[in-house]
Amino acid sequence: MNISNTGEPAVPTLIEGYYADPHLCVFDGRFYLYPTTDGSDSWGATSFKAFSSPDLIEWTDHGVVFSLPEHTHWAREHAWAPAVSERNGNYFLYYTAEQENIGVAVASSPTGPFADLGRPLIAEGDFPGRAIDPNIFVDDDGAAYLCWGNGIAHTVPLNEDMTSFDASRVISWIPTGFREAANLHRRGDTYYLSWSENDTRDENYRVRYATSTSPFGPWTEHGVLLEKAPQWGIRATGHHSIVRIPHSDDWLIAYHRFAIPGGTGYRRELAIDPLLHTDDGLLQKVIPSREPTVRDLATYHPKTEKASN
Ligand code: FUB
Repeated sequence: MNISNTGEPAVPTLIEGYYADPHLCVFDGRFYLYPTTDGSDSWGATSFKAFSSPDLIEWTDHGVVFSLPEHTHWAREHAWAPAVSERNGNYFLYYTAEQENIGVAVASSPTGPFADLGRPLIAEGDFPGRAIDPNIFVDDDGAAYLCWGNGIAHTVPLNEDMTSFDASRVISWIPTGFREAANLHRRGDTYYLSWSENDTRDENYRVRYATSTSPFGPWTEHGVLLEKAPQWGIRATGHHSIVRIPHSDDWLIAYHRFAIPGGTGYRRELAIDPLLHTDDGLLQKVIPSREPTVRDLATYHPKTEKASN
């Protein structure tokens, strides 16, 4: 076993370097990962990178795919929490900027170049709470929903253009312990809402979840889905995303945790683990990996498969 210089067992990270808030998705049979670039105090990143992989083991670094100072007229820093969705061959990058605004940019490739809408999609003060942490859920009927928020969660169906919505259709609520990073997914007739609780600088940052028969709730809460494993030096596990491996009932949860060794809320690392649905429609609590579990996950995903979403 490798031992870190803090005396804790070394736990491998998914991608070398400090990254957080991973959005894991699949386009055309390939995994794509969009994170926040970490490592500066106060999360001061100014741009977003993209990574892709055929198997969750070998990752290609596509470099910076969107830079706030270069590609927007309205934002400079605090480039946080990206999420990308595809519609009709266009890729939409939703992102946080300037601490309390959500923007959107579009490209014809998942690795850009992304062209910005030119103004915030959601500006500071448009809705209660902080306008951060956008996430996208596309339902089986093709309807796309935007989730976001800090302190209060919001969901709204997006218009067909993916860059506008009817503000009167925003549904807002506060799940137990809701801090940020709302994520919606669906399996069968069950919708799952999961979110992060506590402050990302707190080792107790963790993920809770609830279920419903609709993307708007009402929600039945089921407690903690993912939390620290301090016996292995794993702390502050949160700001996740969930994806189904195409043509399978195998699901993944991507999240960040404090880097090992020496992590803080500004020095975070990425991880991916299996997400298991139980026969009664609930989720099995995730045990954070100590070993590179992603190696096993590759067996779920023959490289020849094409993604359906
Ligand atoms: O990465 C910056 C912020 O930290 C995100 O917006 C939050 O979700 C938290 O992870």
